[in-house]
Amino acid sequence: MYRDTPHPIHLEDYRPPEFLIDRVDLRFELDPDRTRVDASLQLRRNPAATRGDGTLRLDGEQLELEAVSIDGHSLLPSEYRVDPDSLTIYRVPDRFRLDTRVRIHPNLNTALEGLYQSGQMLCTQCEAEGFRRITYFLDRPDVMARYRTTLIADRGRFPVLLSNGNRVEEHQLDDGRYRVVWEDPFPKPSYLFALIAGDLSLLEDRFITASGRDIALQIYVEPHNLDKCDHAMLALKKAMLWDEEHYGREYDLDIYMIVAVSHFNMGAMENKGLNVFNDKFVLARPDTATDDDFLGIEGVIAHEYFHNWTGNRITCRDWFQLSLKEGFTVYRDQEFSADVGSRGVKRVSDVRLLRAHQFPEDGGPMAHPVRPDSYIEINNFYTATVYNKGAELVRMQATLLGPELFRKATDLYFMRHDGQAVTTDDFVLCMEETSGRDLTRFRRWYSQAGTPRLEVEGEHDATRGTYSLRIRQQIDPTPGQREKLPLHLPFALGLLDAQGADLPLRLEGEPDERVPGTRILELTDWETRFCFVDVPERPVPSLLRGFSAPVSLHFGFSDEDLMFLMRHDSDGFSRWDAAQTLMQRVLLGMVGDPDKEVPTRFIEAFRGALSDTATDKALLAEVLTLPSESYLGDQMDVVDVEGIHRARTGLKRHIGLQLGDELVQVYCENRDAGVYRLTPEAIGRRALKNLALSYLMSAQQAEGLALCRDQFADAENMTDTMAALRLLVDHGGDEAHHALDAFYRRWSNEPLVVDKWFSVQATSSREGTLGAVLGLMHHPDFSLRNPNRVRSLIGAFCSGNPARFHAADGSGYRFLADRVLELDPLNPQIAARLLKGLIRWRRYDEGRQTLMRGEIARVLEANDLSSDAFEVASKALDDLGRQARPSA
Ligand code: 0A1
Ligand code: ZN
Repeated sequence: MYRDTPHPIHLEDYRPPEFLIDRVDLRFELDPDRTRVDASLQLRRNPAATRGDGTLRLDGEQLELEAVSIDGHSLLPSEYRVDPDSLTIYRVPDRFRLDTRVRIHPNLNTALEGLYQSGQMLCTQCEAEGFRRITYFLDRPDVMARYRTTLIADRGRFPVLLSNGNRVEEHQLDDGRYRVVWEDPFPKPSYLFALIAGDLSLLEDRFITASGRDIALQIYVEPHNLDKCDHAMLALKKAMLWDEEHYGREYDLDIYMIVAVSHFNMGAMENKGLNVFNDKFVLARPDTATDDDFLGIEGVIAHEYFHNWTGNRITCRDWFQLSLKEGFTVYRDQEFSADVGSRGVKRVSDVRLLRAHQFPEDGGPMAHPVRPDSYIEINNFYTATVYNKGAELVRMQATLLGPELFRKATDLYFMRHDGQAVTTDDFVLCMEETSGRDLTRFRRWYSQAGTPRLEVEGEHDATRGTYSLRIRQQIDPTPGQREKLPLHLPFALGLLDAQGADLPLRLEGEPDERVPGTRILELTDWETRFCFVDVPERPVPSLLRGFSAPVSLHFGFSDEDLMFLMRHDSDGFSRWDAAQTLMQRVLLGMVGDPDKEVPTRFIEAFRGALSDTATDKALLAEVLTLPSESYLGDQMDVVDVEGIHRARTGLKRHIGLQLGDELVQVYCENRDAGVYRLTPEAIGRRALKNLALSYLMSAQQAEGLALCRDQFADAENMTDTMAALRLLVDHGGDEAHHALDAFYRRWSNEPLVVDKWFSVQATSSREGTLGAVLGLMHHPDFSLRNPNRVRSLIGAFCSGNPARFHAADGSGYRFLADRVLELDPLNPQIAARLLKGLIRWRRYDEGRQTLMRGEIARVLEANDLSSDAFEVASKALDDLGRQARPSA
C-alpha cells in the first residue's frame, strides 16, 4: 500500500512563483557512479507575486547535498532544511546568489529521469520534473533562465560532451580530464535542459535559413549506427524549410543537435538546441526499418524541431497547459507529414490513432480534459487526449478561421508571447482577436472531457426540393464532470447526387452561388437544423468530411449508401470511413450470430475496390483493412473477446477464399523489383501488396503460403520481411520456427530489429502466445531496464494482442500485474503506462471484470508503490470513475 496517499495538484491553485531565476551556472564532474553537480543560481523576488515570509523552497529529489551557500556564505544547519523532495532555506534576501553542491548516481538511475546512463553514454531527461533530480531548483516551466553549463569528464571515455546552446570553450585539465563549456543565450525552463557525454560519431550537414543564416546540423549516434542516419537528416532539413514556408518560423541558434540513445521512456525530447531521441526515431536503413518506421522518424524529427517555437520559445505556464505545446506541435507535425507524403492516408492514420487510443481514454476512468484540472503525477498525463485530441482542437480552430486568418493568428501568437510561459487560453485569445469571432463555446473543448456523440437525421422533401439535417450533440458524464455543455464545432459535409458527384450546397435564404463541394457548417448548440435547397433527388450525405471534429457520428446509412460513399466520395477520409462502417456492421453481425453468412454484395464491393485503379494505393490499402479487434470491442456494450476474434478471423478467411484470384493479381502487380524507394507511391504499392498477402494467408491455401515463404526469403527491405514474418508466425509450426530463427540469426546485432523479433512473437494470434512470451522473458536479450524492449515484448502482448491478453482465465491480466510490480521500483513511468491496460475493466463481462479488478487491487497493495502507478490503480478502482462505452 502506498504509505502517504499522494495528493492531487489542482489548476485552480496555480500561483506565480515567489522567486525568479535569471542565470544558472552548472558545473558537472561526470562519472557514471558519482557525478558532482555544482549549481550557481541568480535569484530575485518576483515583482508579480504576492510577498511571502522570505522562505525559499527548492525542488530536489534523490540528491546528496554537500554544500549550500548564499552570496558566498555557507549556511548553518539551522538556516535550512532538507526533505526527500525539497530544500527549504528559511530566510533569503530579495536578490542573491545561491550555490549548491550535490552528488548523484547516474548508473543507479533506472527511472530514466534526470541524469542517467544509457549503454556507455550519459544523458538527461528533464521533462516534466526530472531537473530536480540533477540539482535543487524551482523546477516549474514558468521559471525561465539563461544557462551556462560546464562539463568535465575523462576524454577517453567521453570524447563528446554536449549541452544546450553554443559551445564556447574547451580546455585540457592537468588530471587527464577535459572541460567543455556550453552557453544557451535563450532563457528556458528547466525541463528543456540537456547534457550528453559519450563516445559518439557524427553525421553533419547544414541548412541555410530564409534570412541566410548558416546552421550546422549534427546527428550523434554510436559509431556502428552512422549508416542509419540519412533519413533523419533529410527529414530535419524538410521540417526546417516547411516551418519557414508555413509559419514563417526560422531556427534561432547556429547549431542544431540530435542524439540517439537506446534507453528512453518516450519518443524524443525537444531540449533547446539538443534534442535527445529514442534511437527508434532516428535510425533507419531500408533493410532494418519498415515504411512505418521511416514515416515515424520523419514525423518525430519534425515534431521535436517544431517544438523550438511551439514549446521552447513559447512555453507552458504550468503542466496543466501541456497541450499548449503538445496539441499545437502534433497538429504541425501532422500537417507537415500530410504535405510531404500522402494527405489522405495521413488523415486516416491520425483518425485511426485517435479512435483507437483517445476515444477509449475519454470514456474510461482516467478521462480528463485536454487541459486537465488536477493530477497526482504529471507523467501520467502525456496522453492521447493532451497530444492527439489537443491537435484536433487546433485543427478545428484552423478550420473555423480558414487558412489566411489562422496564419495571421499564429503570427500574432508568436509575436505576442515570444519568450513567455503562457496558457491555452492565451492561444485561443489570439484566434479570437484575429478573427473577431467569439470562441467562448469553443473554449469548452479544453475544459470538458468526453467524446461528443452526434446524432444526425436527414430528410429529403421531393416536392419542395429540399434536404434538411437535424444534428444533436450529446456528451456523457465523465469522472468528476457530471454536467456537460454543448460545444462549438465545424461540421464539414457534402451531398452526393445519383452519379456520386458533389451537389452545389445552398442553405435556405442564401444567394444562389452554385459551387459544388464541401461546406463547413458550425454547431454551437445541443440541437441544430439546416435546410439545403435545390436538391431535387434524394442525395447521399457525406458527413464529417476529413473528420472535421473529434466526435462520434451516428446516421442511419443503409449498406447501399455506405458502398456508394466508399466508391464515389470525393473526400478520401470519408471513403475510408464508409468502408470501415460497413465492415464493422458485417463483423458485428457475425459476432452476434456465428452462423451468419457474409453478404455477397459486401464481397462484391470488396472485389470492386480491389480492382480500383484510380485511387491512391496506400489509401486503398487502408480502405480494405478490417477494423481491429479492439476497435470492434469498443463498439459493443460488453466486449465479446472470443466472438470478435472468431468473426474477424472468419471474415478474413472468407475474403481470402472468395477473392483468391484477384488478390494474387493485386499481389503480383504491386511487387517491386529493384531499389527500395520511399515515395508515397512505392509505400502504397507495398502496403497493398502485403495486405493482399495477408488475406491470401488467411485462406490457408498452398498458393498464399508459397508466396509468403518466397517473400520472406527474397525480401530486401524490412517492410516486406516483417509482413511475411508476421504471417508465417501466425501460420505456426515449422514455418514459423525456421523464419524466426533465420531472422534472429541475421539481426541479433541490431537491437531495434531484435525488438521487432520480440513483438512479432508477442502479437501472434496463436493459442500458446502467453507461454511463448513468458519464455522470451528469459531470453538473454530481454531486459526490464530497456523501455523499448519492455514495450516490444510486454507492451506488445498486453495492448497488441487482445484475444490472448483477455484470455478468460485471467492469465493475461495476472501476467500484466506481475510485470507492473516488477517494473514499478525500476521505472514507474513505464509501469504506470502498462497498468493502463487494465483500467477499462468495466467494458468486459463479469468474470473478466472480477479478474481485472483483482489484479489492480493486488498492485495497489504493493509496498512503496510509485505515485505514478498509485494514481492509475486508484482511479481505475474508484467507483465514481464510471466507464462509458466509447462510441465510433
Ligand atoms: N515533450 C516530448 C515528450 C516527452 C515527455 C516526457 C518525457 O520524459 C518523461 C520525454 C519526452 C515530446 O512531445 O516529444
Ligand atoms: Zn511534443
